[in-house]
Amino acid sequence: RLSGSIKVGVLDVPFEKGQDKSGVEIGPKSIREAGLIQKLIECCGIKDVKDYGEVKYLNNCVNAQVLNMKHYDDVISCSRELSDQVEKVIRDGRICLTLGGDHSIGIGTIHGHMKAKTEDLAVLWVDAHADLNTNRSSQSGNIHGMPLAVLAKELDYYWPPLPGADWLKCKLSLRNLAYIGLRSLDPYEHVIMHNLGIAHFDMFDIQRYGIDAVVSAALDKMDPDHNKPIHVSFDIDSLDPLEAPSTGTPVRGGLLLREGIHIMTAIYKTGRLGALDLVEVNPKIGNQSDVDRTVTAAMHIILAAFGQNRRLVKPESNDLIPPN
Ligand code: 6HN
Ligand code: MN
Ligand code: MN
Ligand code: MN
Repeated sequence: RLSGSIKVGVLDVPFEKGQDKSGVEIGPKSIREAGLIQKLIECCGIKDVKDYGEVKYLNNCVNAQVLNMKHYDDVISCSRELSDQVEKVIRDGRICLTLGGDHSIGIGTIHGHMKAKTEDLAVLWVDAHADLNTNRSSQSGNIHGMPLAVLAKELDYYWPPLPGADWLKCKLSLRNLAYIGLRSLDPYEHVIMHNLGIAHFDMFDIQRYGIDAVVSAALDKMDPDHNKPIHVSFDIDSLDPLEAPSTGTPVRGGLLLREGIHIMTAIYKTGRLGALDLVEVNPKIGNQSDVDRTVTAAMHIILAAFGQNRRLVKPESNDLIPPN
């Protein structure tokens, strides 16, 4: 089985300052306590899982400020450390699984992935939101709504100088990006999306064409020759709140878990997954059953990405239950 030869590295980023709600920093812990590492071994047949622990950062640009970017200094400092850690995991020959934390951590994970491999990554962003605001288009000032604009080559010109961010050298071309699951964009995000022609598949597309056709189309758009390393950034709020209620910015009418799993299975089958982020699980939102439901959904998504097979297989023996 393919997944037997995969090597995985797991990183926790207990970071919450890209948004306003407390609790998303304990997302990684809740996913691990549900048995993540053991399940990667048992359900996916992975023989080599290395635990890289938590990303800890020192705020090394204290008080650096940028208009309408809350906790700018923390986000930049954490992203820098995270970028180095992700780079290391990938240079160790592993697929990097990063557990968030809020979605501002996508800055560090994608940057680290680019440093380790190539700027020419394919990025699949599975989310209810586009996370494509600049500081001037954002209506919240929350940086978890901005990571892709920070990383985008084509949007460089729209940013003021970003103090303490000189290390952020690799830039992502928006031609290498595709979205699945979108249903809540701010006005300027719509403009950017359509002006720059970014590949996106919203809930209407999924309903109309089905998830299987949508993932293949997304893969074709972001990686026409099917040869790039793939980075998947999976925001748990892409799923419908009935599937994943414990998250900070839920939007109704989202993906079924079944569809999320199908996306990740398709990615696994490419054999080119280089890094996966699983973000925005907030165990302080909702009751215990909401939290359990959200964490098990996250688990299914992760396991599918690493090759868990849920299809019915032919039994080895044809013997029926013996008669009494
Ligand atoms: N996320 N577009 C909104 C904002 O505040 O910029 C929501 C962002 C949500 C971000 O869920 O990762
Ligand atoms: Mn997001
Ligand atoms: Mn989101
Ligand atoms: Mn559109």
